[in-house]
Amino acid sequence: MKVLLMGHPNVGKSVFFNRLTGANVTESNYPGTTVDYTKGWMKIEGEDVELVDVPGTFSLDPKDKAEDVAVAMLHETKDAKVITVIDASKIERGLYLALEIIEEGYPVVIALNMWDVAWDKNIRIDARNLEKILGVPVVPTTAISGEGIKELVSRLKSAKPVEVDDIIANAGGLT
Ligand SMILES: Nc1nc2c(ncn2[C@@H]2O[C@H](COP(=O)(O)OP(=O)(O)OP(=O)(O)O)[C@@H](O)[C@H]2O)c(=O)[nH]1
Ligand SMILES: [Mg+2]
Repeated sequence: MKVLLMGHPNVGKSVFFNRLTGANVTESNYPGTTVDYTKGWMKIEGEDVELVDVPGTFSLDPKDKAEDVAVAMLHETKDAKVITVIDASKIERGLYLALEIIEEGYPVVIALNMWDVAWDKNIRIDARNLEKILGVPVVPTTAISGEGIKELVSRLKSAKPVEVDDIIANAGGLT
């Protein structure tokens, strides 16, 4: 299995990556660019899983070189599962990217990261309800303390492609 860590810049992707992977990590240049990315390995229930720390991107409509690379990495890995890391204290913006990735047919698990920051700002998110609407696993996480990471990983296996039309129907027909 191949898993991509994707999300906006500065949402905690690399903290996740470092917690999930061991010493066997390689940093590379994306071919033809000066953009770096890191790749490593983890084990889930005995299975070797490749994990890629994809450069941050705000959307799948790239606006600079790093975003070009992020989108290219997604598109060249058709069989990938995607951990979409969202800053829970700025959830709408991150959800847009998650929906774009879902719309392209990738199995997605959403990490509502910076849960501690959101909590301190009195932002309360009903992760269970969000999960019901989206049809993909939604797990509150605080990457720096490790909270939620185990659950996130355990739910990767059950991640499946979802139709955006179903999400719209679940949301009550809002568009
Ligand atoms: N309070 C808090 N800080 C976090 C959390 N996760 C990450 N951080 C901090 O947020 C900052 C950004 O984390 P990174 O892992 O570098 O973010 P990134 O998504 O890899 O950023 P780019 O590689 O620039 O796209 C760091 O200072 C982290 O220590 C979290 O859950 N809570
Ligand atoms: Mg990073």
